[in-house]
Formats: sequence, C-alpha cells, structure tokens
Amino acid sequence: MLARLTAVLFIMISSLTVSANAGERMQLIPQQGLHQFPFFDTPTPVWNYNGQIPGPTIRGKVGSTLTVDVLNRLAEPTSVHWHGLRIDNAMDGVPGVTQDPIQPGDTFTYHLKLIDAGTFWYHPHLNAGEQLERGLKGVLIVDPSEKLPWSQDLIWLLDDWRLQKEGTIYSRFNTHGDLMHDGRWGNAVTVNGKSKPEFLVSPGERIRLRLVNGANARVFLPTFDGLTAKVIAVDGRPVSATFPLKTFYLSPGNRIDLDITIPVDAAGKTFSVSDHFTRKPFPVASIKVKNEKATKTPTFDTPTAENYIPAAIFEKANVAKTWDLNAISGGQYGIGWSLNQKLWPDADLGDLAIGRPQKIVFKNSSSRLHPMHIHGVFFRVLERNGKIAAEPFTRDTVLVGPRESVTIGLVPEHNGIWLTHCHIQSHAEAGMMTTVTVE
Ligand SMILES: [Cu+2]
Repeated sequence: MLARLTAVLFIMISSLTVSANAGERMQLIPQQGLHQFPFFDTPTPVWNYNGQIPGPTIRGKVGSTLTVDVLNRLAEPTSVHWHGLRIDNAMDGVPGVTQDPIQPGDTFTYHLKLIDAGTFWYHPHLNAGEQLERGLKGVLIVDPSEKLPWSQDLIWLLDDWRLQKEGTIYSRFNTHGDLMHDGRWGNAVTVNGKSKPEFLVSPGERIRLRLVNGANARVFLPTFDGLTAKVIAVDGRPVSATFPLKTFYLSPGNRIDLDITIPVDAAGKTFSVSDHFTRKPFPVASIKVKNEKATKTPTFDTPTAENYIPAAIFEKANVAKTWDLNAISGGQYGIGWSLNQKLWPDADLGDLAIGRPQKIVFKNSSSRLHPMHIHGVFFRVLERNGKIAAEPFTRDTVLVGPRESVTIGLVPEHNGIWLTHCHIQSHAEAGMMTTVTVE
C-alpha cells in the first residue's frame, strides 16, 4: 500500500543533529507537532521532542554531568529513560520504579553523569508503545575526552511507522495482532525520520556510522553492499576485538558503531544499505560518493575494551535468576506476555549482588521474538541454547529468538532497582517486565 505512495525522494543530509554542549543544561519538551513524510502531501500529526523528528541529538563529554529539564507539554504523563546509560537509579526514568510520572505542565530535571563514551538513546517509559510510536525518541552521544579524526560521525536512527493512506499514524495500539505476534511493525521505515535518505561522502573518507534501532518492535539485519563495515562498538561500548559486519541482529534498543572507509576509487558510486531481516530485503538508505578527487584517509586505532568482563570470570558464577518467557492469558489485554508466568506489575523479581559475577538465563518458551533489556548494566552473552557464544562485546539488549535460551553474565556495579523487560513495546505493556534489585 505504502510502496504505491512512495515517491522516492533523495534528501541530501549532511547533519540533522542539534547538540547540547557538554556540561550544559538543556530543555527537552515532549509535545504535539507535525512531521512531513515524503509519502504524503500534508504533514502528519506526531509527538516529538523540541519540535523535531527525531528528537535533538544530545551530546556530552565523558566525565561531565548533563542536566536535562524535561517539560511535559503532552496531554498525558510521560518520563524519559536514557537507554544504556549507567546513571543514578533515581535518574533512570521509569515511573512506578524510579520516579513519579511527569504530569502535563510539570518539569522533571534529570542529572546524567556520563561515565561511558558511546552511542545511547532516550525515549519515554510510560505508555511507551504509543509515545515511542508517535515519535518520541532521540539519540544521546557521549564523546570521549579525546576525539578521533573521523571524516564524519554519522548517526542513523532507524525506525518504522504504521501509517495510513490519509497521512496519519494508525492510532490503535497493542492490537490483538500486535500482541499475538512480534509487536507493532510499521509499514514505513525511516532513517532520521526520512525515507531512504542518501548520505554524501568523499572518496577516501573514513566515517563513523552509529546505527540505533528506535523501532517499537522491528528487528533490522543491516547489510552494506560493496562497503566493508567494521563493528567497533555495541550498545555504547567498544568491542574487545573489531569484526566485519556480516550478521548482526539489531533489535529494538540495540546500537552498533561502524568504521567504514570509502574506497579511493569509488568516486561517483552509490552504495546501498539494505535490511535483510524480513523475507524480502529492502533498501534503508544509501551512501553516495561525490564525484571528486579522493581525500587522504585518516589513520588511527579505534579504542577496544580491555576485556571489561571476560567470559572466564563466569565459570563458577551462580545463576541468579532464570526467567521463562511465554504468553499466558490474562492481564489488561487478555493476552499477557509473562516472565515466569507473572505479568507486570505482579512480577517475579530478581536480586543481584553488587560487584559479583552472576548469570541470568532467558528461556524463551514461545515462538516469538523477545529483545530483553536490563537497565543500568552491561552484560555479556555466554551461551545460546547451551552452546558457548563467543561475542567479543557487551550489550544491554539481547534478542532471544523463538524457543531459544540465552545465558548472560554480568557484574552489576550500581545499586538500585533496575527495570528488566522485553523491548518490544507491546510485549512489555502486556506484562513482560520485571526488575532486578542490585545491592
Ligand atoms: Cu517480547
């Protein structure tokens, strides 16, 4: 349906980001607004931050504290969660767990001490299926103390929308279909709010490309045709050894940072970036090389994590919690998504000892996808279906496939009550949430 409406607009984008400076105070205003999609003649009513889709890119320097005043101009309560940031529990943005909802007209001030340099993002954690889907999300970058001489630092916030012919967002959320399946998958994919944008580069450039999956439910499996993309960071932290991007399941919440050198002989070429997760691959964006003389390729080493949590420390670690993921009947929608047969807020909670290596097992007894996210910690995937998984990186969100069992290892460092949930918003709202208490 939408393909018919799609006029392929090539939009030249050099930078879509508006930044807050390190250590500064900024205001974030969730509000109603409009966004012009290329599929329609008139703008679509959305909810946004500061009048922009996506919300402003917030940048701060590692070690600094960012102060964000969130003034709620929506007609309903909201909150802001800073996905992946290890911050004070009270700043985590989860109503009912770490704070009260921010009522319409009220302001809540978040103080974010930035301890990890990397790619993060922010979004509401209340009525999240609807609030994210209507457009409330943005990227947060923590810059290292010394910047590397990348030619360009590109941010692609991947998203999808369920749009109707008349140019509006389909306004029924958590439908029977969403709940029975893998949540709300849209019919229009965007990068930074644009359809199939084209990014301009020069031959010889070395770019950092940060991919953020901000979709409610859609998993991306991005491929770069003709370019070598090296993964240098996952979920906001450097990998312990870089590797070429071949198959990385970028599930809702995940981020990957890529190191891409544009070949010096690529002048005039266009490289397509596609998604291969669904049966029918489709183009997401493209990288167009200017028809000009090659620039000198910057040479430098990207940082690697010095085995932040080596797999060996988990050999004797105990399993702190096993959660069985499955559908049960009940809850406010009739179909509940449960952790150990319990639906949030009547949840089976977890306890983790601070500073100690521990394991958690997510055992998916269902035939659906569950990208499981734990707030406030990074973890390492140790096993999938009982087989050793040697991922050379940590994460904060892991896709647990149908009937798959995933064992993770973690060393929690921050006290507090941290939400743990499926990042498919419909599943989370239908009960698939719990907490781990770290003390
Ligand atoms: Cu799920």
